[in-house]
Amino acid sequence: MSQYTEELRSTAKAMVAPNKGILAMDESNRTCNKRFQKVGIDTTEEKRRQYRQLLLTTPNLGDYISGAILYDETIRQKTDDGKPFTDVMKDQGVIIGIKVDTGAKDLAGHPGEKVTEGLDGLRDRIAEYYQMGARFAKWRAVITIGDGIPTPACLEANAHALARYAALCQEGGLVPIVEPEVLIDGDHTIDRCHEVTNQTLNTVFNQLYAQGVAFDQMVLKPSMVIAGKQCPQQSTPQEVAERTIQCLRDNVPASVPGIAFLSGGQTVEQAAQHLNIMNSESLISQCPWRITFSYARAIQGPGMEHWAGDANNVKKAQELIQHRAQCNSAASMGKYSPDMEKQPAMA
Ligand code: 5MM
Repeated sequence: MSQYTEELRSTAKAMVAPNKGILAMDESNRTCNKRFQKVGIDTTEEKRRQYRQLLLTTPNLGDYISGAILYDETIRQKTDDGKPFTDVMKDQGVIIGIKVDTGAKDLAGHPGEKVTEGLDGLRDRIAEYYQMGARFAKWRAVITIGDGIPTPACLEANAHALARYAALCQEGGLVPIVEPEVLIDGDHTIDRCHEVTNQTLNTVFNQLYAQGVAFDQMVLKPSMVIAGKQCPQQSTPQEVAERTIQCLRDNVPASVPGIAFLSGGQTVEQAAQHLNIMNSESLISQCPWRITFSYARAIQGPGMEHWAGDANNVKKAQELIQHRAQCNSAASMGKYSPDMEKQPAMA
């Protein structure tokens, strides 16, 4: 037991509370700018601030969102009238999260593979973020499926880094979100994705155990088991849900309080539908953990596109953000139906 054990347990539980999921808005400047460019928004710090303000001031956000993951630039920003974003989140009842990795870099000697960096100085950064009000953190490892990859070297390097990050977070009072993403890009089958996700989760939990990470004080953020985007044989939603649950049951300890998926480039409807089926009685009854979302694109997509950098569009963009949060909240309880897509109304 450390001074933080009870706090970590209760934060982890709150992050995956019923009806709620996590809003990932931790795009690095590079990724955020890439998304802005696609819809014609200026790639400036001020535009990023306005956009993150739009997200965090969405009315009733805390009804559907338990916590939001910020980027280092964002956690230091304020609203137009000078209120720190961290105070806006506290008022909304949204737990403050922070991305602490510094990105996926080429893995030496392993063409086509990445390893996520950011361990240097991490203990001090965690202490600063805790002081600023953060109560959880996130680190994303990227696993690519291709000819002869992923290699065991890539899986082990990424899992080892994830485990060292998670141990440091728990030491410093932040609940670690452990995010091993198996990319959806490629023409691989669902069988191949299942095999790689199995290897990945197995390696990650072995490393977490080896580093002494407490499973009841973390949240897992995996990708779903799904055919590659370019695979001619696309998976059915039922298949995705069943394979994903099987893979999780084979690898994730029961003491982990919750699993919060990334959307990984699925459409907004697919991301809601897959989550919904996983929460249907026949599947969720086999699971010891809560199953919810930690989506970025599948919550933000339509709202960002509508905003397009124009202050006149903020209200409607917030309706769209709230609507996606509402759909995914329903899906996390097995209560989503495609009919909900017709009713984007601000609660
Ligand atoms: C996989 O990306 C994470 C979840 O987002 P999606 O639901 O859109 O797949 C997301 O949190 C990601 O880690 C952040 O956008 C940060 O990405 P970068 O590449 O900027 O570190």
